[in-house]
Amino acid sequence: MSTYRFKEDFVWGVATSSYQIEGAANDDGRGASIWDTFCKVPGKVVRGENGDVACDHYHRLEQDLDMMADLGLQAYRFSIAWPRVQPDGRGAFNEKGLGFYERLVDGLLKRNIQPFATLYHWDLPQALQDTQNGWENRDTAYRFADYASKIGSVLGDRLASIATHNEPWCTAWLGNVTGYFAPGNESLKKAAHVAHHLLLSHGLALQALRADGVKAPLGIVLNQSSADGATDSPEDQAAASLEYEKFVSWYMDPLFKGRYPAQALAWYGENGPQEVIQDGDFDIIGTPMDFLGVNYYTRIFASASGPKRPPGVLGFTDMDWEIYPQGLTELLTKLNADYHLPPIYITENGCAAKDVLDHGRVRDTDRISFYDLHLAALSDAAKKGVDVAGYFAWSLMDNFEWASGYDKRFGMVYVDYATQQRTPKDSALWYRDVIAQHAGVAAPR
Ligand code: IFM
Repeated sequence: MSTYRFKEDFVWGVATSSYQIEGAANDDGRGASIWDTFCKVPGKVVRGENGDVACDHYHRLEQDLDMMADLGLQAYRFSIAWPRVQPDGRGAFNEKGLGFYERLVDGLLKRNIQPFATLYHWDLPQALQDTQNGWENRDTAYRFADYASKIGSVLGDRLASIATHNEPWCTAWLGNVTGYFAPGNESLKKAAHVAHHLLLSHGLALQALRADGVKAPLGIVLNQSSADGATDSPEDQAAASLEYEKFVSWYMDPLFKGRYPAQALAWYGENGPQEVIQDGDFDIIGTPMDFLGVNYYTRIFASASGPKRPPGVLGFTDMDWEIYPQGLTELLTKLNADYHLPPIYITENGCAAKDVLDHGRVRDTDRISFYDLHLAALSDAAKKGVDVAGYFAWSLMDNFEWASGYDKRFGMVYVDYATQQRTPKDSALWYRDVIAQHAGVAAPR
C-alpha cells in the first residue's frame, strides 16, 4: 500500500445517493420522482430496470450502518430524496421520510461516522416537473431553498456538511441535451436555463441555511475533469479548452467569478441562459462557500473533429472511461491557480468493474489499483499546495447506475440483488487498512 500525504484531519469516507440505494419507492408516503417516471420510458434504462428496490437500504439501515462501522469509515456521504421528505416538492413535509434521515444521521453519529449530506442527487419531485417543468422554471429554485431550509432545521445541528447539488452538469446536460437522464429533454436552451436555475437554487439555499443559523459547512459538488487535446495542433487545443469551459468553468465561473465563461457563452449563442438571468443572480450564486466537492472519474480528450477515444495507457473501466489519475492532479492544481477556493473534498472517485463473487470473495484488484493511483494523484495535488480536506470513494456498495441499470458495479461492497446479501470486496478491506494507516497522520513537511 502506498503512503499518501494529507493533513492530519483529512476525512476518509465513501459516498452513495438516495435513488441509487434506498428502494422503498412506495413506502411511508414518498412521492414520485422524475427518475421513477423516466425508468418507465421504454429504452431509457438497460433492461428497463429501476430504483424501486435497489439495495433496499431503506429497510436495511441498521445492517448497513454496522457494515460502515466495520469498514472503519470516518465519514459517509449520502443524499436526501426530496420527494421522500416533501412529496410534492412544495407544501407539506412527510414526517416519516424525515424520520428516516434522522435515524440515518443519528446512527452514523453513534458509530462515530461523520454525516455529509447532499440535498439534490437528481431525484426531483415529479409534481414539480408536471406542474412547472421542473428546473426550467425559476420557481423551482425557490422551492429548493424552502426544502433546504427544512432540512437545515431538522438535521442542521447534526450534519458535518451540507452540499446543495450533486453534479449539476449531469442534471442540466444529460437530462436536457442528450436526453440520457431524467427528465429526458433534448434541447440546448433548456439545459442552459436549467443550469442557471440550479446555480441560483444553490445560492438561495445557502442564504436560507445561513439565515436560519445552520452552522454545518455548506458547499456544492461538481463533476470535473482535466481536458487535453488529442494532438498539439491549435485546433485540438482550442477544442479541449472549449470542452473544459462547457463542463467545468460553466459552473465554477458563476460560483467564483460572477459570470459565465466567454468562449462557452459564445458557443451557446442564442441558446444560452441570457433570457433567464435576472439582476442580482450572480450575487446570489456567488454566496461564499465553506467547501467545494469535486467528483473525478476521467479526463476530457477532445479534438477539432469531436470527442476522440483517448490512448488509455492504463486501460478503461467497465464504463469505458479512461483511467487517468494524473488528470486529478492537473485539474486540482489548475482550479487552485484559477480561483480563490475553499477547502476541496473529493466527493466521488471510483470505477465500475466486472466483479465476480467467488466463494464469498470478490478479488477486485483493478479497483484497488484505481483507488491507489488516484489517492497518489490527490496526494501530489496536496503537495503542490491544493487544500484537500478529504476523499470519498464511489461507492459504498453496488447500486442502480442510472441509465446503465444494475449492470455496472461501482461498489466496495458486492450486492447480490436476488438476496440483498452484502459482501465486502477486497477493495473494501484494502480501504479499511488505508484508513487505519493514515487516520490522524499528518503529512511530513
Ligand atoms: O453513480 C454515479 C453517481 O450517481 C454520480 N457520479 C458518478 C457516478 C458513477 O457514474
